[in-house]
Amino acid sequence: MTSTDASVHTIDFHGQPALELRAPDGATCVVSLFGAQVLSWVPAGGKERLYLSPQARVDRRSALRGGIPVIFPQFAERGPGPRHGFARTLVWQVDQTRVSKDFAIATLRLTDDEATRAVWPHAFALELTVVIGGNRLDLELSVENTGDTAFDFAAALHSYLRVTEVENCRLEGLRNTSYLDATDGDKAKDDRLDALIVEDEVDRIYRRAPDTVVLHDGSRAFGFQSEGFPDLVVWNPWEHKCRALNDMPDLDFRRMICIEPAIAERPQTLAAGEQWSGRHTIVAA
Ligand code: TA6
Repeated sequence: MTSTDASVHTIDFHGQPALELRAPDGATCVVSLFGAQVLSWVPAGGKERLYLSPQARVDRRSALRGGIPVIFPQFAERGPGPRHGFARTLVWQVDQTRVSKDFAIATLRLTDDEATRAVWPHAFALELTVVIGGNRLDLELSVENTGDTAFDFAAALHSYLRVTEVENCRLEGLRNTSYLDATDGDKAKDDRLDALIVEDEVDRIYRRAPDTVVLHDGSRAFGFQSEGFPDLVVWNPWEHKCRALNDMPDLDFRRMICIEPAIAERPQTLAAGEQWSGRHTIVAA
């Protein structure tokens, strides 16, 4: 099916500007300028595939619970700065947008300013490119060191996937890998199972993770392919942690799982003038 209204335009998302991308085949996504956060993704002919909490705090200050937050320059509390960095709570600039016969694309950009240098004293340019078309969502994150001294950074694309029932999902592709278990004091453990099934809180950093994993969700599935990110984080807060989150309904831990390509365990060093980039593709099946 071909739609004639392929476009990228600005919309209002609860009082905040966002881009709505519409590909020629009808695939759509919404990217908030606040955090360059993808908030919605509907593949061509399909249904919403990202989880966004109905209680997400849209107050121009708080991180939005759901979608795909961009984590930079710190992962979680693994550093002295704000939890999960500052990129998810700042307004990004739109760098370019385009529609072709197969896809719609937008690039957003964030650079250092007085406020970022007050918490992290480095000069940088961060870019997120979002491409949709067919059953694919492609994200590319790049970090450039625009200063004259090296810096260390962490990053992640903290993707909240919408699932029918998390307990019935199987995440495959992580057998014979090792992970740090944040629910058990970051203990290093080996994964020997064919599939990860969420039946309790899961908060893991898979180190040197495979580039491809698959999440089966009943009759639906997600394929994930990443490049450049050494780690893969898997998170579900389960009952007790979810209840403690005041921006998510108590039972919505059943509707989501986070699968996040990341530089999490060990920050990466970027020399002056150098650039790093990582890709993350989600395929809906
Ligand atoms: O990526 C997993 C994680 O670090 C978990 O520990 C969990 O707390 C989650 O991120 C959400 O963090 P947030 O700061 O958005 O509440």
